[in-house]
Amino acid sequence: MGNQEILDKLRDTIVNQDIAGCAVATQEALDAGVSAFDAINGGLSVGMKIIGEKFEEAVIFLPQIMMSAKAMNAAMEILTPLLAEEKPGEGVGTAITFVQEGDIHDIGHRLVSTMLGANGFKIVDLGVDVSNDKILDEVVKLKGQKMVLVGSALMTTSMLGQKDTVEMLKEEGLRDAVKIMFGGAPVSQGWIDEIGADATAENAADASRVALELMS
Ligand code: HCB
Repeated sequence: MGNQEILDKLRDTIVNQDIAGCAVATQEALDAGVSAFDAINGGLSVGMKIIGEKFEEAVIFLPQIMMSAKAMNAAMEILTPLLAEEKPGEGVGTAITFVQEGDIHDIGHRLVSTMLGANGFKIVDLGVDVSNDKILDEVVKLKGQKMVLVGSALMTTSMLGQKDTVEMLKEEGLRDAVKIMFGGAPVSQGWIDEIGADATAENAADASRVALELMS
């Protein structure tokens, strides 16, 4: 099997909600010499994108999405330890990663956190449905160190909370203590400019590149 076929097989296990098959195909891809990075970006994430589109077209519904998410998790359990080996850490700074309050979509958040960790960031993962108070606590704890806030929001409602996060940091006199990047499907560069954050990124690989740039 060629590399593209291997990646297509990974994609299809996500699209077909094949949890066991996804773990098997992931191991097969690694055995065939595909990197963990390529397996995620060229196979698994492509599958999740298709699933998102099918959901929007009402071709599939929430239970199927949850199964695809489980398949993705099964693959990430195998791939996460390998990402750190592929790109050893260089201590570039701390990334405080989180999903905005009211939002539990964590697939992209976890991908981004994993990629940042693989690119040398120390990760403080606050998880999902994170309040501004919790974010503030972490920024205060790390004040004076190189750090970047990496927030995700998948819903237009939770995305509005990103503006509150920036405002809160300004009010607390901490805006200059931290770089801020936000992402997730509804987030655009226009929104980032409007709320006074520093950057956004299309995907997890791009997020790592942008975060490294913000730290330099
Ligand atoms: Co969910 N859901 N969902 N959902 N869901 C969305 C997000 C909708 C857009 C679907 C739709 O209606 N078209 C929609 C939001 C509509 C809106 O606000 N405009 C929606 C809704 C409405 C809901 C519920 C309210 C449904 C309900 O209960 N009636 C509910 C919300 C509960 C809540 O959060 N309070 C809900 C629940 C679910 C699950 C549980 C079934 C499941 C989540 C499972 C999980 O995450 N553990 C789910 C899913 C999977 C989706 C879709 C189909 C896919 C999201 C996803 O995982 N994408 C999504 C449709 C869509 O997005 N097109 C749908 C794949 C990942 C890899 O992409 O964009 O998250 P990503 O991340 C990328 C990228 O954005 C970037 O890198 C990542 C990796 O490449 N990135 C960053 C992410 N964060 C970044 C941060 C940075 O700084 C930089 C880059």
